[in-house]
Amino acid sequence: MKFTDDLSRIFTEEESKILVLGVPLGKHGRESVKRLRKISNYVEPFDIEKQKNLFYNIRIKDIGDVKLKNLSKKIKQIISNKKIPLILGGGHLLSLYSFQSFQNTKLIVFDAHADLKQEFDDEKIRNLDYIKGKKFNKKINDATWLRRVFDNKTPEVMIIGLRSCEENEFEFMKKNKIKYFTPNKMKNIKKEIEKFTKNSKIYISLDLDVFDPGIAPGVDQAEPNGINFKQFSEIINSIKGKIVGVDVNCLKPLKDNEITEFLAIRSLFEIIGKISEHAGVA
Ligand SMILES: [Mn+2]
Repeated sequence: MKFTDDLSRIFTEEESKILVLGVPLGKHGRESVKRLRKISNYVEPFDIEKQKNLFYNIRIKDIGDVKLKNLSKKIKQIISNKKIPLILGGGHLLSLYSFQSFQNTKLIVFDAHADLKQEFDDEKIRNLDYIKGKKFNKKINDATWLRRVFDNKTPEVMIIGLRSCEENEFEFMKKNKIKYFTPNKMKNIKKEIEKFTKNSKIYISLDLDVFDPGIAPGVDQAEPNGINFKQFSEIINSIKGKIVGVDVNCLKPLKDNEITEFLAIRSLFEIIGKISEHAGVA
């Protein structure tokens, strides 16, 4: 099943503005991508509060899966065709290769974690970033990807929902002027988002563990005191700039429920709704 199957069938790649691709990175990767595609067909794109279809102005096409090693090249190709990639993950490491393909673009990361470690290794990370036949790299993985972004450049970054971070990650954030909001201090976030995004190109990376584990149980590293969907939606709708790339990552599909998948898809639909406001057709 494709992402929003009906739409993916109607439009060609050339006609579409948003191109959806799966990056089935890690041990849960294949199942995650499959579930996200499936659930995208069960979520209603009409928003009763906005009284409009979130896809009203946008054409979407699922172009299938891409391997991590081919991701940068694929993203560059999509950007050069003036289209917007929307990536279904897979481990958070995919964001490194995706975001690196963009120029002059600010990064908004929704994540409970800073992912700014110099190096890291544990069993969970190994599962998330598992690539068959490839030796695990403690410098390039889910807990270090954002640090690696800063190896080559110093982009403007905002981390939203942050609540788990080491002291040296915190020092790194201060040194590199990374903005952040913890779930307890989001009072002025709308104004800050407006300021941060105004006249800018924005890449959004959504790690599902940003949400409270009560509403997003299907993650590997469930941190208490996460954000809710209403907060997420308000933040997305405060964005003033142009969203040029999106990824969702770190789903751990559960056997007995699909709560996290539904939340992930509704969150993506919210972002698509925002994109469609400024996109124009195709
Ligand atoms: Mn995380």
